[in-house]
Order: sequence, then C-alpha cells, then structure tokens
Amino acid sequence: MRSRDGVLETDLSVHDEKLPDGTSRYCYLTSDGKPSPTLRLKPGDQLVIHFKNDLVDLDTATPAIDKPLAGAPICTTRPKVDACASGAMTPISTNLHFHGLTVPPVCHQDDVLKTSIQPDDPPFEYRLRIPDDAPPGLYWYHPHLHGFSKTQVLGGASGALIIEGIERADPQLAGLPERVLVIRDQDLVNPDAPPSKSEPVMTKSQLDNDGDVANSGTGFGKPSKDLSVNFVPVPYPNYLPARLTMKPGERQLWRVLNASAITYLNLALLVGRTPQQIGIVALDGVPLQFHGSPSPSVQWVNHIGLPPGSRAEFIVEGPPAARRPCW
Ligand SMILES: [Cu+2]
Repeated sequence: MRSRDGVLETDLSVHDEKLPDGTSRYCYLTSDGKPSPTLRLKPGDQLVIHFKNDLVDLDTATPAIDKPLAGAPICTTRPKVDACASGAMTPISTNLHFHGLTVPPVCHQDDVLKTSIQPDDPPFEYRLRIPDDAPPGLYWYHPHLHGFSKTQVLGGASGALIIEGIERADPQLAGLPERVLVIRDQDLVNPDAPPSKSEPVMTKSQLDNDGDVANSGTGFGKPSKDLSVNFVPVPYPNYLPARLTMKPGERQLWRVLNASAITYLNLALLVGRTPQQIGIVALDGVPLQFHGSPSPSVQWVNHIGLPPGSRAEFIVEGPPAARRPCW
C-alpha cells in the first residue's frame, strides 16, 4: 500500500486462530482481506491506521468479547479501560510498534508500555508522521504487548514498512526490480521428525529455556523453529524451497526482514553450493551511504548475519542462463 498526496490511511485488524496441530497463528488483515500489507511511505508522510483487535482467546476458543470478568455478575459488560493507559497484559490484548522509525513513544504513535487494545474496543487510531529526515529503507510493524509479543510475533503478526527513496543513497538502485522478503519463524511443522546430522548440535548447557541459542530447541540435531518466506513455510526436515523466479543475470534489490521471534539468520545466495557476492546497500533501514558517511554505497559480501528484528537490503544478480540441455 502506497501513500498518496502525503497520506497512507488504512484499516487494519489482527486475527488469531488455533490450527489442528495445536499451534497458533496470528495475522494482520486489511478491510479487503489482504494479509500483512507492506506499507510504503515517503519522509514527511502521515500514516493513519484504524486498528481493530479481533483476537480471540485461543485457550477457551470462545470470543473474548462474550467473557465476563472473573467474579463479575453475568450480563454485565466489561468495564471500559483506557487503551492509552491500561497497560493490560492478557493473551487477547495487543498494540502496534513501528520498529526502527524515530517517532514519539506516545499513545496513538509508538508507545508500547501503556497502550493495550482489547477486542471489544472500538477501532484504535494510530496517527504518526514520518520524520522528514527518516533514512530510506526497510522498517516493520509488529505487536509489542509485553508478556505476549513473542507469542504473537511467532504466530506471524508482522509486516514490512518501507520509506521510499533508497535511490537517493545510490542512484544505481533507481528502477531495480524489488523483492520484499519477510522471514518469520514458527513452531515446527514436523515436530516428530527424527534429528538430522546436518543440524547443529549444542550441549544442553548452551541452551536457554526458549532454545534460542543456535535455534536448537532440542540441542540434538533439530531446529527449535521452522522458517517461512512471505508466509510460505520451508519446514524441517526436507526444506522444500519457496520459489522466486528472475531472469538470468538480472539485477534486483532484495529487501529482507528477519521478522522471526527468536531465530538468527545467516543469509547467503548459493548457486549450486557456491556462495555468490551480494551487494549490501542498507542495514536496519539505513543506507550505508547516507548523510555523508564515509562508507562506500555498496559492500559486496558472501553472507549476512541477521538477528531477529534486523533488516538487510542488497543487490543480487540472477545466475547465468543454464546451458541449453542436449537431448
Ligand atoms: Cu521490534
């Protein structure tokens, strides 16, 4: 979704459901049913989101709106609490955080300490102005409700936000075909698959309670989370790839967001098994060459480490055309 005449205004709701395998999914939807829209704005633009919390309590699976408060007489409605002040931490509360933007941490903008929106609240208005000097690049939005951020982000609640104008940092980027790749983590699709020798093995003492270290939940040859690319899961143990197509030798600008809750990524572009050169132009929403920094505008590397929340924008070149097969 792009801003027009300096404004990007949209409805956005958040939903959750429990899948038959017991895992939970969360997603953002626009009013016409599009999931997790990429929001594209220019410096100085207004972003207005009419945000509706449509979460249900997945443990009881009854709409939370029908549940009276514990101890309250039946048929009374839940007392209204101020979404700007309550700070309520419940599984059906949520809010929005705009990761990387330098916008004020106040209610209706980027406050996440007190702002807590409930399912029976009317649409909550987020209204913020992108600073004139915002670096052009990739940002993102996700829930930041303390105590439940991880559950909601792991379930898929996240989306990309792009500040336009990266070609101002490097004119060779102008007009390059663009890909926005959002990598999310999720509970294992095949939790009962046997451990594999190709997965890292960690000793138990190197693991924390979440299995975050090396993404090795068991410590014994099995990842703790699967990954998805733009919601296409690429699950352990077979890793059936998500597919993109591009022309031989074509240059593209890839904008990759690590929207995972706990997974560290080591990104490489392999042709066969050989890492290719990729040209980093921006990290965490900031071009390498910006406001007179001494860095070159492109740094060619063969892999990029990307912690949770981080973004990398880089130039890739499609592999050469395969030789015509003979038959
Ligand atoms: Cu964040």
